Amino acid sequence: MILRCSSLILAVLLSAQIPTAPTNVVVIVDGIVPAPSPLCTGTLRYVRQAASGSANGLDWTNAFTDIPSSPVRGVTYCVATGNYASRTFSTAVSGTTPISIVGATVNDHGPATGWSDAFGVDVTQATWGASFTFTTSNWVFDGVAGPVWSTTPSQYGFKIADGSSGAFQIGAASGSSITSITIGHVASLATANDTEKLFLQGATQGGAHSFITIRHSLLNRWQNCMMTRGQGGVSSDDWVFEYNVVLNNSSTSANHGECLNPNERPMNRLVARYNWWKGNSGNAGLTGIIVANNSDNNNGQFYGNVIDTVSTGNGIITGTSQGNMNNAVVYNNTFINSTTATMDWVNGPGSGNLAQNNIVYNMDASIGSGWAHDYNWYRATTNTPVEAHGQSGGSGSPFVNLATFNYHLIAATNAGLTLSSLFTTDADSKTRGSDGVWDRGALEFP
Ligand SMILES: [Ca+2]
Repeated sequence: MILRCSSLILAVLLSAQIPTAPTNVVVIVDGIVPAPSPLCTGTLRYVRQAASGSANGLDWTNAFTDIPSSPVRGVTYCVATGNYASRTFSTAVSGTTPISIVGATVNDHGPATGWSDAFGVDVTQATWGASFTFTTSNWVFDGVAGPVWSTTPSQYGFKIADGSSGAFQIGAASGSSITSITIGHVASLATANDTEKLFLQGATQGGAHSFITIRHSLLNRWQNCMMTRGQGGVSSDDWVFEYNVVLNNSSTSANHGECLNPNERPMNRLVARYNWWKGNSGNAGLTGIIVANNSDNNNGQFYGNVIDTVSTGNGIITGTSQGNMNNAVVYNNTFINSTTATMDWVNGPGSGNLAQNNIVYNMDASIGSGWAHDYNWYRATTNTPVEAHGQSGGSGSPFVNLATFNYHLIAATNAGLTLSSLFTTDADSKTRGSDGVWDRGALEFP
């Protein structure tokens, strides 16, 4: 189902114990058309916890009551509302043929008989146990339903049980390379405990982990969103983090927060786009949001994101003493009301990094080593960099309504730099510059 959310979305976030959490969240997303989600199409089997037929999965009356213990390659499992167990997915690969586990919705539940609209995960979400492991390649796990940037957990087709310290793991203690795991439309709330809290981590096995994607999901109170582990020297390539909401990114003195984190392996070509970060939890500043933590972060592309009110130590997008940020592009993001101990919103160590067309508002704006920068808009900033095509000055919010998290611009910015076709749309799927001005910041005006 392609989600088209053209109207006001009102969402209420219930996490009053977190001081920086938004309490009444209103996000306006005009004309959002995300990339297509998986559908209940192809070779189908049906899954509904409360089904009482013969449990052969061939229609809704006879649906499986959970995902079968040995899912079959090439099959799409359409899942109705209910409570389902987490598990290790280990079906042997067959070429590149995936196994898809997708939410069944009112408008997309396959042709089988026995359906009732009350089964839809867009009516009542499906809830899963807290901890999944994928030990083979080519899996899709997608709840299908959920407006972009919704902070209301119940709007997502799938929910992971609250309070865990780990939701998804790629690989196991030993094994070969794993590729193409996509997780979408999942709502999750990590434990409040001060412990390592990893939404998705690669495991220690020797092979590479590539093309791992998290999209259209709600991550609340996690310390790390995507983290590599494993043998040094084997990289994790082409990971994607897109259209997600990250609330209350957790960081403590014992467990430092780094949302996107090459830890024990380097990341190459990480893409983070169209995400919204809001607030922190815990008692210590995050190392950063996108970090070269204990390994290098090479050739990343970070664009169209909004980062609002985060507190970091090294930088929002940053290298560390143990990892270099190299050849990153940071284009058309919006940074708001955030603090960094170094005062750098982008920082090294590293080389070849480029920051352009961003808005930095109401915060320190200094830039660390290893970065070239131009065409940024610095408003109500201190330590404001000088740029040949920079925009600066003025006061007051240039956004429609920060209190309701509406990050659209009130007016056009000075023209930003026209970038390559990779970067021509924003999180609303609006084409940048179609009015003659390619605006700075995450969301194109008008
Ligand atoms: Ca414009």
